[in-house]
Amino acid sequence: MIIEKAEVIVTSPDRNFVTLKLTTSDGVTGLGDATLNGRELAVVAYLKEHVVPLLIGRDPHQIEDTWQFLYRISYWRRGPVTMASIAAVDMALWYIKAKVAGLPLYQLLGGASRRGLLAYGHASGKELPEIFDSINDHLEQGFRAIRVQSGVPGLKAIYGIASQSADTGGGDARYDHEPARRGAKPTEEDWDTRAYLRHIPGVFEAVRNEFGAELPLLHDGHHRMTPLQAAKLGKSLEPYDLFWLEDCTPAENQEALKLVRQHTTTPLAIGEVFNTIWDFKDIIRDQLIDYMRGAVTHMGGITPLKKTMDYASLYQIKSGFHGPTDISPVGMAAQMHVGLAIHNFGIQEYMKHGAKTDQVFEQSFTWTDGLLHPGDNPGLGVELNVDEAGKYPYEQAYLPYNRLADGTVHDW
Ligand code: KDG
Ligand code: MG
Repeated sequence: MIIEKAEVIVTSPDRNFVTLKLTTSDGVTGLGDATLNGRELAVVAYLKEHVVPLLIGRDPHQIEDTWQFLYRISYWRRGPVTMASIAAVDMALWYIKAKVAGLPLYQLLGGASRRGLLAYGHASGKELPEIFDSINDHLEQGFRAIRVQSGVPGLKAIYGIASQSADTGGGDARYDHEPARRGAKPTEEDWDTRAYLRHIPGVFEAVRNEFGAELPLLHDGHHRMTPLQAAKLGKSLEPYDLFWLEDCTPAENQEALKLVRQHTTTPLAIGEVFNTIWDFKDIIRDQLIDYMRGAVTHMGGITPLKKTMDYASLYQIKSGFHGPTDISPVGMAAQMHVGLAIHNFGIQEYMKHGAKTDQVFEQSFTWTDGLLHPGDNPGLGVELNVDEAGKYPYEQAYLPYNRLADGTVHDW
């Protein structure tokens, strides 16, 4: 059996997705997610021009060898475009192997270690009544863990806060924030870290008072703080017992986390913008994080995700794979299979895709009692409806950016 055909499919049902579809000489197909939010067409070009020609004629069963081949022969290692491309190939090959074996992928990764995956949803609001409303909505949808993002007095638009006017592409904007807005220019938002630090502890105090001690609460700092500011926030959130504080400082400087660690016991989650196992090497070895936030789509696929988690298990570090809507149903399925199989699963981020996306990507996964399960179809459990996909051509969309009051560009 050889890889006979490799197609790159771009579709934009509720938002843009890039999918690689491999077909073998025996007619077996496999899908891989290559979506890089806001830079989708760069990955399309990388795949079409530089990867697809190398795949034709290869043995689809040689997953490790293909991964190493694509990683090493480019010479220019790492980077989100390269790694999303390799990820798509890796996912599609695991998909084919599992289909040929007649098993859901998690069985090839060691079998299920749990009944399902605890998943958290995104609640947000400008002020407390909206936040409570959004948390209640998520609880009604079955979520048993909730990320809380809040508006800050004096700031107009902030990442993570749903607004009625946002073009989210899917779902109710009020409950489901989607940062990548369609349009030829990115949206400008505003930011003030001191105002944020003054406001957020009171929000979590109010949420704890309203919803009790049991509910796991998470918060995303989205790379906007300095190490000292992050330490201060972590410390001030300790009474509210967060499940995690995510991306408290810019991800490029991992050394910064040492300072944060010295000052707070609030658990830290990092890694959604990391591209490889190498990016996680030092923060895992130095035990600077509690949860690993890599996404199967952005760090080279199932093969390195599983290796990273096995390494993390030596340090009691758990998974918290990145799962916003820009991870396609194919990527979500792939990381659900990994999460089900590994021992050190922590939690899965789960932003529901829109109705049109669910028609393009037919999925076998289930959502019961706050637990996700990828289903038991052979392979990944997602099929791409090519006719549906064809109805939605690519639309330019950008992530937003931030400016401080004096006009300085800031991390968003
Ligand atoms: O593409 C970027 C978004 O997916 C990201 O901003 C979402 O921070 C995010 C999260 O935690 O899901
Ligand atoms: Mg995040």
